[in-house]
Amino acid sequence: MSAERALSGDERRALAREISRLANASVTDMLAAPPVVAARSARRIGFTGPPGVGKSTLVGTLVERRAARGAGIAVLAIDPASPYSKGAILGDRIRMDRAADDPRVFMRSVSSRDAQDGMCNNVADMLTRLEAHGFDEIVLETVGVGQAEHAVKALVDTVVLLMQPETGDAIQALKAGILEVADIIVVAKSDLPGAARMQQQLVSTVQFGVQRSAAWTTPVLGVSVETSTGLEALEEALDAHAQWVLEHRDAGEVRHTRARYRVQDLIVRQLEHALAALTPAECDMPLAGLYSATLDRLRSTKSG
Ligand SMILES: Nc1nc2c(ncn2[C@@H]2O[C@H](COP(=O)(O)OP(=O)(O)OP(=O)(O)O)[C@@H](O)[C@H]2O)c(=O)[nH]1
Ligand SMILES: [Mg+2]
Repeated sequence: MSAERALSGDERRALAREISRLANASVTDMLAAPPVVAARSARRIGFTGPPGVGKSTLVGTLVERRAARGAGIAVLAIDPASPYSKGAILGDRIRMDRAADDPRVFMRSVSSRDAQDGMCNNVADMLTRLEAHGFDEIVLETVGVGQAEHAVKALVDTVVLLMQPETGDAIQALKAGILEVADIIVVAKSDLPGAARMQQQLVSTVQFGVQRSAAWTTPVLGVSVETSTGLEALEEALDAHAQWVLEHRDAGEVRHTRARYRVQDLIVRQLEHALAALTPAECDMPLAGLYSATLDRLRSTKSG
């Protein structure tokens, strides 16, 4: 989407409806849906990290800056709130509101409901749908719940992992192997005490061990939206990583990883239906029998 072309109200509503439709689409719906083809791919950036670390605040600020320079940006925020409580969704809306007022920006919160990996159902298709609309950048915000970081890795080009000083986040992340998923690590709320020390610890951790690739060194940046610190450095790191992706990442491999994630999303959901449909007698069978009964159900169970 070019700088001059802002989203009309009608387009905005149509896109919002399309995202809601995808959020509620069953496995059967998805299998029957016509393919969505994106003429060109958007730059995809994922922001992940523990609840309350400052993801929405940072995304809102960054999006505002980037849109002001003419980029068309879509933000998809995956919300862990149950479908019955709209609280967190409202929270995200308020925090991102200023950016959401920008006519070049499209924002949507979707509930992760029962998706086991902290994503929402059909998230891969939502991203493709946004891509087909022609946005230059797509931002995905997800709460880090261990599995989510790995899912987000499959879906975006650049993963930004946020951590908060003096919370033990760094140790947790290290234990869970989450640091390895990050392309850029942000010590968020760096105006708070302990930020510099945490940044230092993370820099040494990244240097001694978790380095995945010789070509890309994961930067560790202190950022505070409160005091507007570190935002330029973060944008420079995003640009540098975009360049690195262009030069080093194999487009075919990326496509295949995303295709695997997409089908896995459907099969995991179908498996949940299949397991729920097993009879008590089947559950009492020896493992091999139970296994093949489950596979049979996987094929025959209609997903709702
Ligand atoms: N001191 C300080 N507080 C901040 C900063 N950025 C965000 N916060 C505060 O941190 C709280 C959580 O911010 P959010 O942006 O909602 O965090 P989040 O990670 O999106 O939260 P969830 O989506 O609920 O997981 C809010 O009260 C923000 O005002 C910062 O740079 N400094
Ligand atoms: Mg948020």
